[in-house]
Amino acid sequence: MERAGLVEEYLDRYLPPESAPPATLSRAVRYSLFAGGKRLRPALVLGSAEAVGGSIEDALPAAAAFEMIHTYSLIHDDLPSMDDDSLRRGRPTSHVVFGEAIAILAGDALQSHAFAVLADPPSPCRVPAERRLRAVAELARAAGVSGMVGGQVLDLESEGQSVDAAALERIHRHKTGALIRAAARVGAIVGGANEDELERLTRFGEEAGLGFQIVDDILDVEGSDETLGKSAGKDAKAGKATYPLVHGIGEARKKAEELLASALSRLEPFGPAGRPLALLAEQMIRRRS
Ligand code: GRG
Repeated sequence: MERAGLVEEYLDRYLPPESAPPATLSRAVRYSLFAGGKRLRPALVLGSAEAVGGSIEDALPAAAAFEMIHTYSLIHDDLPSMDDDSLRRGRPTSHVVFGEAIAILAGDALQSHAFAVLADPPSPCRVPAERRLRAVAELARAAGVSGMVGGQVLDLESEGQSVDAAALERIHRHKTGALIRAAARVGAIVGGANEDELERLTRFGEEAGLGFQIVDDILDVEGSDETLGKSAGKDAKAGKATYPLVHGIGEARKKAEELLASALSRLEPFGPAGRPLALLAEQMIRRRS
């Protein structure tokens, strides 16, 4: 089976079924998770594991955990108290369909489930407990105060403020970059990387992550609701600092390409085993949606 199919199957098998009580919560969790996301973070986990000679099957719990954390962040980011958005992954957002309380709780449930699956996968797991523990700590740090949640606070506080280039990069590296960097690292850890390999994949993840967010900023200016499956033009409306705003669109495109080139160079020592990650980085940075 294709790796994307393996992730879908894993998520489907190990999430509570729609009918599991409380059914509203189970439905809300599945509604957002199976709404056609690009699954980039799971692909990074699997690609990194493969690059260091690990098995894709053994990396599936970690891949699924990253998608759960990512989906929780999207649900919460769309809430009225945050970005107040009504469209995500081409569908009405969770709070529009299920109400705000269930949307908050669906995000919370996804976050807890992510750590349960990562620490103690339901299917037989050959990843040593020591590596799993390290992966739990990596994901927790990347998702929390010093990563995504901290970045979201920096982002909210910067709305309507003048933000310089350094502050903008700090927001991007925390809000989006931390989870992408951690996906590359956790794949490597689970796959049994040595320190040199882990370091290379960390740099790869940092560059691909920043490039991805710069492209996201560009698409917010150039894309449409239909192509993006979410509301376009939101950053400018919310008075958010973005790469095109701070640096200009030409410079933003140039920076994204430079980051891609650097990320690809990190993969050279891995040879053909690094090819899936290289293709993924190109997809992340040359995407149109
Ligand atoms: C609310 C705790 C909390 C955190 C929010 C990551 C984040 C922080 C919010 C998501 C909103 C957003 C637009 C962030 C920028 C990162 C980004 C481009 C997210 C969308 O990721 P994709 O394109 O989405 O991988 P799909 O739907 O394809 O999975």
